This record gives sequence, C-alpha cells and structure tokens, in this order.
Amino acid sequence: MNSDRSFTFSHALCRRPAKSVCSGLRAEDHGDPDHDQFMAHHQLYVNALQAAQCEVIVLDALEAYPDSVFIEDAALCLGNTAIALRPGATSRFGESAALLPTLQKTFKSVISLPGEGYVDGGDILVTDNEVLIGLSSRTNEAGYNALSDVVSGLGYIARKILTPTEILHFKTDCGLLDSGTVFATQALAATGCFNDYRVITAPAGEEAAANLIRVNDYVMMSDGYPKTREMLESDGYQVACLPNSEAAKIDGGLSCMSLRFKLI
Ligand code: CIR
Repeated sequence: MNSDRSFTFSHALCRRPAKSVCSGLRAEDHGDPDHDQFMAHHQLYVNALQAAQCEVIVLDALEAYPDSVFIEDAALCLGNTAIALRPGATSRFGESAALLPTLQKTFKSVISLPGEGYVDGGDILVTDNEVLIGLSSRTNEAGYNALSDVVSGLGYIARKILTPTEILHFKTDCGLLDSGTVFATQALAATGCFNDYRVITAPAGEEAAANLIRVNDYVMMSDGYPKTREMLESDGYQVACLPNSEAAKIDGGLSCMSLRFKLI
C-alpha cells in the first residue's frame, strides 16, 4: 500500500462556473445560483487549494455545459494517469470530451473509460488502496465493470457500493479524512460500506457537510456546520470552511469542483 496517496496532491484542476450555471441540474428547486456570487465562492475555493500547497490550473467556463464547474464528474485522476469518464446525465455527456485536451496536456497517460457504461466522478471515493465506486442514477453496472478493470491495472482494488437511492452521488454523503478515516452520513455509514475504516459520522442536521475533501494538511468543508467543524478540529484536523451556497442550490458540494492529483 502506498501510504497517504489518497490525500497528498501537487495539483488541482478547476473550471470556472459558466453563466449558464443558473440552469444546472438539481433534484429539487432551491432557486437558481447567482453567477457573481458563485464566481466569488469559486475563487475562494481556488485560493484554499493554493493555500493547501496545490498548483491550481483553472480552466475557462464552458457555456454549453451548465454543470461543467463540477469538473470532478468528468474524470478520475490517479497519480500520473487520468481516466476520462462518461457522466451519466444527458446534458453532461460532452463534458469529458471537452476536458480531454487538458488531460492529455497534463498527464503522462490518459485512458478513456472503455465500453458504453456511465460513471460520474462524484460516485468515486479513492483511498490509499481502494477505489470505491457507488452505483447511482449516474453510474451504472457497465460503467463500474469498465472502471474496475482500469483501476485494477493501476494497482487499486475496486469495490462496488450500492448507494442508497435518495443520495445523488456516493460522495454526496462521504469524504475521506485520512488514509484510514472516512467522514460520512449516518445513512451511508449504516450500509456497512466503510466497515474497514474508522468512520466519523455527520452530526444530525449537518448531513450536508459530509461532502468534504482532505487536501494535504487541510480538511476543506462547507461553512455553516459548526458541530462538524468542532468535531473535526477536536479530532486533530486542520479545517478550512468555505462558502458553498450557490453550488449547493444545484446539488454541488466541495469535492465536485476540483480534480486533485499528485504528479510524480
Ligand atoms: C448535477 O446534478 O450533475 C450537478 N448539478 C451537481 C453535480 C455534483 N457533482 C458531484 O457531487 N460530484
């Protein structure tokens, strides 16, 4: 096992929110995101990644794809290899192809997900030796099988998770805190999918804090969840809280706005 590779990163790829983000997909209507405010939040997010010692590559907005700010769904990055995925929502089909030239410029090796299955990056949690892939309305069995073969060839063990149906993406309800620890909602943890890990569960009423990311020395989480913050800080984590209200209106959390990787 390669210790710490799941949260030590040298780079991150982000994409500016398009003006069309106001028509992004959402399960329930909580109003449209405000583009100016989204841009301001996005800049703070980029700043936080830089403060965590990542070199951040910020790509131009793609007006044709309202959800393209959620760049994590279009690819999976494992060390020097990027895997261009096939996002499962019709309006997002072209996002991988749009990202491909950047992946080819940045990574030593780029693999396109074989076959015709679908996988959204938001359904993938990478730990030091496992790639947990949640089936969801965006990620299907064929996508899982194809990705499982690819990551096995890269030295990871793929594991299929049956995401509870009320959850959009597997990672909507969880995030990695360190090599052996996951933060997750009670509902997801209750499935037993993290039984091989130490699990810290989100306090009642703060489930939306679950989609956090560990980047080098920092845990980045959405602001407005004081119990979660306190819980993580008293467990010894260095926490950075970021505003995320505009992304949240269209079901976006912190993980989806970057692809994080370590080039070696
Ligand atoms: C969507 O429904 O595709 C976007 N509005 C939100 C995507 C969030 N991505 C993620 O959690 N990985």
